[in-house]
Amino acid sequence: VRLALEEARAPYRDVTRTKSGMASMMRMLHGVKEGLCPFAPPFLRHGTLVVAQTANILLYLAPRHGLVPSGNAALLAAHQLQLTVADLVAEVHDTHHPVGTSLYYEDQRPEAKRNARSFTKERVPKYVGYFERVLEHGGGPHVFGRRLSYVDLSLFQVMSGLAYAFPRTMKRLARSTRRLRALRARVEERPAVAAYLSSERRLPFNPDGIFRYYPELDI
Ligand SMILES: N[C@@H](CCC(=O)N[C@@H](CS)C(=O)NCC(=O)O)C(=O)O
Repeated sequence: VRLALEEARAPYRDVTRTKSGMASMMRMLHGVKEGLCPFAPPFLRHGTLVVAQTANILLYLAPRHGLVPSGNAALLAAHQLQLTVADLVAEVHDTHHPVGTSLYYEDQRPEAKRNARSFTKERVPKYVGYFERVLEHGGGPHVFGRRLSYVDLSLFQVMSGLAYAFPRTMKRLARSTRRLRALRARVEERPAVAAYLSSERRLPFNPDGIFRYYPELDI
């Protein structure tokens, strides 16, 4: 979501990184306001509208900022790909939390290792193979050909996260991820994205995030 806002140079406030931000986020979650409240962050407030779920927020933002080609077919295709990215992200989460999201990693280490084995051996190759085919089909260098879309930004984020969390696995898959790696490099060089990545607005990957580096899970 931040990448889309930054690429569009849209002014936004990252509320939880302000002083009373966490408290105001919690108030939103617990429904003190009228209307539908989100289950979890991230959510976007634009005027009186509140939109939650990453894929849904991007679906809202993209047409407003020229981050998806026009027409229903492209809108649905982009959303479909973003939901597939969300599926992959959920599987990344499950590598370190296969038994329970509310349990500590330390309390599910054997299961995590078991899960990570099949994730690195079968699931990552299957997902990256799919996205490589999508890029090939679009004619490159982006998902929708010459023009960048928000799906490219999401693939950049996922490839960066996978390289951080599973460096050995991604090195092993280098030859079968040529298009994705080229896309990642291309996105990284976009002026607005580069400025964001080198700013404090960018949260570094860290041991509390979805993408975590546990060497024992990078099998
Ligand atoms: N599918 C959601 C996932 C949202 C999510 O997992 N949010 C985390 C923080 S990054 C959370 O606070 N979850 C609370 C919970 O699951 O109880 C999305 O893509 O936005």
